[in-house]
Amino acid sequence: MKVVFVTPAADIRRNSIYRFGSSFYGRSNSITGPLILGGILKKEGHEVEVYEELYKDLEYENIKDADVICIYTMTSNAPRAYELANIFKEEYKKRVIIGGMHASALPEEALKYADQVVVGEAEKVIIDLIEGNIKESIVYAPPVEDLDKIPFPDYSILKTPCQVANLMTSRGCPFSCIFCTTSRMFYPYRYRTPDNVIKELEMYKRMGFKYVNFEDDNFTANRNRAKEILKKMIQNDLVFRETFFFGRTDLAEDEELLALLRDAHLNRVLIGIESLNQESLDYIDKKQKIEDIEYCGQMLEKYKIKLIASIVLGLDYDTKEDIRKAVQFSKKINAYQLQPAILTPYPGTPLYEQFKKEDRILIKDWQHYDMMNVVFEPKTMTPWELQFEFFKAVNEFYNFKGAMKIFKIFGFEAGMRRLGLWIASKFGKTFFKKKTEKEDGNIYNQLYKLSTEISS
Ligand code: B12
Ligand code: SF4
Repeated sequence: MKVVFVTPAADIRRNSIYRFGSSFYGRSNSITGPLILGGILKKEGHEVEVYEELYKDLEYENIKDADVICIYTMTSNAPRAYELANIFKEEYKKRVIIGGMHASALPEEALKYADQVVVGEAEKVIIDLIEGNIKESIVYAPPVEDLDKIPFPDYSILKTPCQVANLMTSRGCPFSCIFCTTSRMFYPYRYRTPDNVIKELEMYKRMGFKYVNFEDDNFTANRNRAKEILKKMIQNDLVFRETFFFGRTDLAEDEELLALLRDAHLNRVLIGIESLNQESLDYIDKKQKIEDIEYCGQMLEKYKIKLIASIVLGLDYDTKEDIRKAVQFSKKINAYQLQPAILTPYPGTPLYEQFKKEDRILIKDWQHYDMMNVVFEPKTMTPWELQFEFFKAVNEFYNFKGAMKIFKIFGFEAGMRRLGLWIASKFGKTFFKKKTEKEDGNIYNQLYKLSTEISS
């Protein structure tokens, strides 16, 4: 059978300006689920192809001979996933299966567009599903118990660009912040043995990848295990040019860990600083103190690990001043990058349930659920003001002076990339201004109108 996996991208991400911008700043990398599932099917003798719309438009001609179309969903690309499902079902008469994050949270919604929907991790059901041995419309897939037993992602079936290999050494997270989807989708928290991770890294070295991302939600959650992996990477010459990872401020408590991260080139980390207001940190159940954030900033600079400071905008206890404080603080600790994320009530999270109960969800079109748009009614400001704070944060953080500092601390490549981000932030501001002036009912006009209604 020929099986095609598609990872859709929302409308705003499927245009040449966005693609040019992200190729200039970012490096293409893949969602690994379809590559793992596709690899399992290939081993069973099926022909498999994987396409990601983020990097290239789909060419229907190339895939119209497929027997089954499998579509991955996250919330912001769900409308596009449903549009594609309709095209494949109605025009091309294909069997369509939908899975992934969003479909797992709202399977009944996804089923309106597909023949079958899978909730959860699909490794254990994918063969029977494709071969027609599972008849249920909504398939509840059990989580993988032993992560060492699943095959590595198969990059040979990926038909769209990919410069960085994504690797997950664990699934889930031992914490449970109220807005987090992954700790709920990938439950319980599980991890692979260091030897199994090392084998996957060896494969990427052989394949010639220069960059690897550790996409675990929290790579350093178990410090001893992380250290063991890092030591083995160094001993076995499995150090890549740069490896990005997600961590928490608590990693700074362990200097041996920091030194190993530096030596294994895990030298770019995204950490959820979230807020500098302790009340807010407690409200989201972050289990993090302001002092932890300050200390982490200092230690990362000492070990030359570039910090991507992620802050959440719009928490119930945060005012505009709190947001501005967090931006200034990120500048002060010489964060390499700021990732302002607008609080987003993703289906499947306690936050979504809370906002639904309080009738605070304003925008229901899922494509805007990408953490860059306000979709709910904030407590301490209007939706429009919060949206404005997002663009203000970006503009405040990125400037020429900051880029020069990064050159000095982290060297030429980091400095150049930071300069690129400064230029991109200028484009972002122009984009926001242009969109705001247009009277075409775009998200900003909608927020402006809603805010006027709320205020009066
Ligand atoms: C790598 C990654 C990216 C990459 C690559 C994306 C791409 N090529 O499209 C980059 C950095 C570019 C990216 C971008 C974005 N991302 Co992203 N990303 C991830 C990350 C870190 C890892 C994905 C992964 O490999 N997971 C591990 C594998 C094992 O899981 P999986 O792929 O989900 O697959 C399993 C199941 O879902 C299921 N399955 C998957 N596909 C299918 C298909 C079928 C048919 C079936 C039956 C089953 C099935 O079985 C699989 C095996 O168990 C996840 C976090 C995470 N832990 O998943 C965030 C995540 C998916 N991203 C997220 C977001 C918000 C975005 C952006 C909107 C961010 C932004 N503001 O730009 C964009 C949107 C991109 C788009 N395509 O539209 C959110 C989504 C939240 C939500 N509920 O919707 C996540 C969960 C991060 C988070 N913590 O919030 N992302
Ligand atoms: S620490 Fe990060 S990955 Fe873990 S639950 Fe909180 S937001 Fe999710």
